[in-house]
Amino acid sequence: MKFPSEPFKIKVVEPIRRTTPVERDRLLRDAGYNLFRIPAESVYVDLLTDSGTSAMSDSQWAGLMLGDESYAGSKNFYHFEETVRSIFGYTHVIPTHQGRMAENLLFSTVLKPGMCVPNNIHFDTTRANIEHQGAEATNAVVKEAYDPADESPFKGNMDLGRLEEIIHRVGRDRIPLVLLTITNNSGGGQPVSMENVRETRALLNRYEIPLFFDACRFAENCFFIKEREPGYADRSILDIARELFRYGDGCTMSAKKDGLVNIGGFLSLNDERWVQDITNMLILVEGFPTYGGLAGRDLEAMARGLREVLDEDYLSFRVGQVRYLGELLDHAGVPILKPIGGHAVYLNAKDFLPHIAQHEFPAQSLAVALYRDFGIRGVEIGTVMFGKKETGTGRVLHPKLEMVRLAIPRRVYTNMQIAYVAESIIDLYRRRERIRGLTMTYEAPVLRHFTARFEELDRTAHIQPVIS
Ligand code: P61
Repeated sequence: MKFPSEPFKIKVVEPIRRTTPVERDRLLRDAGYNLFRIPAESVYVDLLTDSGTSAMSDSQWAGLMLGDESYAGSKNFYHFEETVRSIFGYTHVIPTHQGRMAENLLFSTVLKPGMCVPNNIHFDTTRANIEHQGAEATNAVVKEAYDPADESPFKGNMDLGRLEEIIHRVGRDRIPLVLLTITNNSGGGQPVSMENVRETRALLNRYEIPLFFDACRFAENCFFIKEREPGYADRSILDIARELFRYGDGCTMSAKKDGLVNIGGFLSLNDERWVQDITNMLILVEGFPTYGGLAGRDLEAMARGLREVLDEDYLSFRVGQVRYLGELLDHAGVPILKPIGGHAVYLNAKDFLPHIAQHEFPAQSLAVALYRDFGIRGVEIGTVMFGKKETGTGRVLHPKLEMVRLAIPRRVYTNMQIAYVAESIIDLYRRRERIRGLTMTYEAPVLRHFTARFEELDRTAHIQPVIS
């Protein structure tokens, strides 16, 4: 089957409420046109994020009842530790409450002001945690990643030439590690090939620089390797994951993605010197090393989720459902980023709304229109999230890509709901010239997209939905 059907049946349902466009218009005004400030109860299909939004399996729910809430040495920790070691292969396993804490512990330990961490493309929390230490977060993804129409199969790959240039520019001693984000979220959920991982490793060996993975969506990345890379079609996902992590020295993980849990994360690595400082910091800010800011039951759910995510029936449905949405849109001529990513479809807002200049936030305007007309919530990944004021001149630097990400939660929505999303966007696309830009009226100094406020530039040009 081109789009495999659901490899599960539904045992528990959560009702969702429908709202009207008039109600949503009022909510948007109250929220300063920031979708992070909209109450989730007033969203029909919530594609804001695939993070922490998965439906857990019956086995994971059963695991919660086996939670051992002992302060030290919980049995769930040992199960979790053994699971992480058997997939990722690194010696030390440090649980954290989510991904950014793993980043914080790692970077507060290994970075000093003036240092630099290259990555294919840093996710915003990764960048913020690096910059918080006074260090530089540098992107070195292949150039195809910035062309939304380029159909290369591994657009998350590191550009090895650029990486080497960075090493020469900054100096080996000021690069304590290099990261690879799999899949590359900020570049469209695009995978990194095994060949590229191997070559990155070989290059870093020459300079004796450690390689770490930002492993949030590692199983989806391994599925793409199996599907697209010669020599991997007959290998299991577990086997592919083990090979991939062998080329690295450690990883940070937000288990809210491919851990199939609502909260949880970890840091795993081999380096003994770093582990000691990281553990001391963990105790200071998160908790004792056998729970790291989580309950015993959360560790159990995470251990079970990490096994389930390797199941190929699950992964082909998962990646297939995202592709289903992408292909419905693509066939109707809606501009999307290609190829379709592992966890999300990205609308190319520059092409969707060519009449809105980048300083008027086309992707944010599109996300607002999609919510107002249809109750569908996506997230802006463009100027609001990544635009920056240049120090000195105060000039605003716009990112190359201006996108609305429709991230699909794992095992949550049926294909009928996905079809509703596609129909709604196609309808909006036909009426696109009536969408107007926004102006920003408030911004915080870091991670401004969470709290920014906007006003509409022209409220008279209201759009009438055809379906609602
Ligand atoms: C997301 F708007 N991602 O994609 P934590 N690395 C990578 C991530 O994708 C990631 C983290 C590290 C989210 C949630 C999110 O401004 C935002 O468990 C590749 O969220 O701490 C998270 O993992 C951090 C959305 C996070 C945002 C920050 O939707």
